[in-house]
Amino acid sequence: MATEYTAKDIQVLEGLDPVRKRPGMYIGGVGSAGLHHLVWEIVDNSVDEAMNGHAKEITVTLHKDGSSITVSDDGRGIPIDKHPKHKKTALEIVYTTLHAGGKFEGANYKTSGGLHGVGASVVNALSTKVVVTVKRGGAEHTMEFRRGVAQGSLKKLGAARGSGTTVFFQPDPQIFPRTEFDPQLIRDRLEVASFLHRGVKVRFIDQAHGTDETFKHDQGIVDYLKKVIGERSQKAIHDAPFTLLKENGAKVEVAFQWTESTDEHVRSYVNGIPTGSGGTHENGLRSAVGKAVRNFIDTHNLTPRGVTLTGDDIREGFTSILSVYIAEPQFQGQTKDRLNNPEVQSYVDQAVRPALEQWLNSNRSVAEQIVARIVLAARAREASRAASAAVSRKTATSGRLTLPGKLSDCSSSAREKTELFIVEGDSAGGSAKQGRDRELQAVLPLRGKVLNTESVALAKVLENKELADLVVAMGCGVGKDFDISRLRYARIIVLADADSDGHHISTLLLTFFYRHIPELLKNGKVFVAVPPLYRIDIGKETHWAADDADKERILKAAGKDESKVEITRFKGLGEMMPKVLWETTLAPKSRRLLRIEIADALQTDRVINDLMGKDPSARFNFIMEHAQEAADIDV
Ligand code: 0RA
Repeated sequence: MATEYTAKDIQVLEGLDPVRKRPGMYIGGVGSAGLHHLVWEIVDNSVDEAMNGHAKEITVTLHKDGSSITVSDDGRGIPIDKHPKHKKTALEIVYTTLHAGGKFEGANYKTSGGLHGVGASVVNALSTKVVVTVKRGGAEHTMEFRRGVAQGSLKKLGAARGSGTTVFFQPDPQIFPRTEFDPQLIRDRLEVASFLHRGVKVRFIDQAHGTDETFKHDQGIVDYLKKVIGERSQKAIHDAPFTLLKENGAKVEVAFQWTESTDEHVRSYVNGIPTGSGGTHENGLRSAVGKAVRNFIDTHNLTPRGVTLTGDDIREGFTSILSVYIAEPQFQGQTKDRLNNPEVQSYVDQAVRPALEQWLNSNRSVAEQIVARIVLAARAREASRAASAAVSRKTATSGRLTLPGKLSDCSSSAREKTELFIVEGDSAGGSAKQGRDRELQAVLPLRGKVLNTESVALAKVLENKELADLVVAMGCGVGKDFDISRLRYARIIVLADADSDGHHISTLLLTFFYRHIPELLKNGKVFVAVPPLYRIDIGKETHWAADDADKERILKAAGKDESKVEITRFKGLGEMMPKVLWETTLAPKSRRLLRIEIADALQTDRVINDLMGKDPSARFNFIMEHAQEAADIDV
C-alpha cells in the first residue's frame, strides 16, 4: 500500500446548520450548562493563548443586558491573512467551519481542549451576533456574524498598537430558553483559571451588577491549595505543600498537603475543566500517594504495631489540587465530569509516585509528621470500630446493650420521645435521677474531667472514659462509624450548674460534639438545659431566676414589699430537691431548653478556633448567644 490514511488525517469541514439543528450534540443541552459552555469555549481560546505564553491578560465583560459577553486577550491575535486554498481568512474559517477533526488546519498551537474541542464556530452558530476584533501587524480588523453567517468581509478599522483578540457574542434566544448568564458561575470559573495558569491576569467586569474583580496568582495551584484549606478552615499539619509539574504524555500538575481535618478533599481538572466526579487522573494520584507513603513507612521501619494502615487512613486530611492536560479527554457519567481515559491513571501515578518518595525522603521531619498523622487516623478508626462493635454486639445478643454502669436509662424504648441528660457530678446526678420522668428521661452523670477535644484526634478522645461512656450511651457511634439512626434518644441535653465551672463543662461537651459528632448538632439533637440560679419566694408565689438579670426583672415586676421576699441562691444542682429540679429544669412543660445549632459552620469553626485556650466562659457565652430558644418543643 502506497499511502495509508488514518482517521487523524481526515478533516471533515461542515457548515454550521447541524449545530443549530441539534445544539445538544455540541454543547450538551440548551439549559444553563449549555449556555455557559459558550463562555467557557471563548474564554478557553484566550486561555490557550495565555498557556502558550503569548497572552498575559484576559478580560471578560458581562454586559448590562446580562446575556451578552465580551472576552478579550492580549495574545497574538487570530491570524487574518487569507488561506491560499480556501480563499478565506483563518479568522473566518475558525468561526464558520465545524471542525469535526478537532483542531483547525494549520493551527500550530496546542489546545487546552476547551469545549471538548468543538471550537468557536459552535458559539457563532448559536449566537444572534458575534463580533471578532483582532489587533495585529499594526492594525485593527473586525468581522461580524449573525447566527453564524458572516456579514460582509473583514474590515480594517485603522492603525493600532499591540496585539490581541476581542470576541463579543450574544446567545440566540431561538436556541436557549434563557439567555441570562450566572455571574457567580463565571466569576468562579475565571478565578479557577487564574489559579491553573499562574501569573495570568484574569479580570471579570460584571456591568449588569456593577462589579469588577481581577484574579492573578503567581504561585498558581499552590495559592489555590492555600485558599481551599483556608476556606474549609482546616489547618495543615506541615508547612510547605508537595508540588509537582511534569509532562510525560500528559501534563500533570499537582499540589497537596495533609491537614488536621478528618476528610479527604481533591479538586481536579482536565484541560481546565472541573472534574467533580473524579476519574482516572484522581485514581492515579490516589494510588501514587498510597504507594509512596507505604514505601516510605516500610523503608524506615515506621510500621505501627497493632494496626494495619488503609488507603483511607493515608488520605485522611489529605487536601489536593490536581490539574492535567491531555490530547483527547473522554468524559463519562451523568454530568460528564468524570475522566475516563485509562492511560491517564498511569501518567499521573508515574509522575507523582517517585517525586513524592523523593520528597518524603528529603523532608524527613515533615514525612514523620505525616506518618504520625496517618497512624493516628488508623488508631482512631480502630477505636471507633471497637466502640461501635461493642454497641452492636450487645444489641444483637440481648436487645439491650451493656450500657455504662453509671447510666440510669429510661424504661421506654420509644426513641422519638426519650431524652438523655448529661449531668455534671454525682450529687446532681442523684437529684436528676430521682427527679426525672423515669419512663422517658435517662441520666448519665459525669464524674471525672471532660477532656478538651478541640485539637485531639478521635483515638485520644475515646481514651477518655467520660466521653467513651457517653458515646456508648448514645449508641450512634462516632467518626466514620457514626450512624444517626442508631441514636438511642430524641434529645441529648447537657445539664450543668449555672456557674463558671458548669459553663466550662458545657463548653467542653459542646466542643466534643462539634468537633467529633457534628451531625448531632446539624440534626438539632443537642440541647443545653437552663437550671435556675435563684429561688424567689414572694408571698405565696415562687419564682425561678436563671441569672442575676432574671432575678432583678422578677423583683421589679413584683414591686412588692421587700421584706416579704425570700431569695435562695442554689450553690449547685446537687442542692436542689429532686422535685424542684423536676419542676424547674426537667419537666417539658415548665423547663427552658436551648437548642444548639450550627448556623454557619464555617463561622462557628473560626470562632471556636479563635477562642481555643482562652477563657472557657467566654467561649460558652458565644455558643449560648448563638443557641436557639427551644422552650416550647413538645414531647
Ligand atoms: C492560531 C494562531 C495564532 C493565534 C491564534 C490561533 C489565536 C487564537 C485566539 C482565540 C482567542 N484569542 C486568540 N489568540 C490567538 C498565531 C499565529 C501567529 O501569529 O503566528
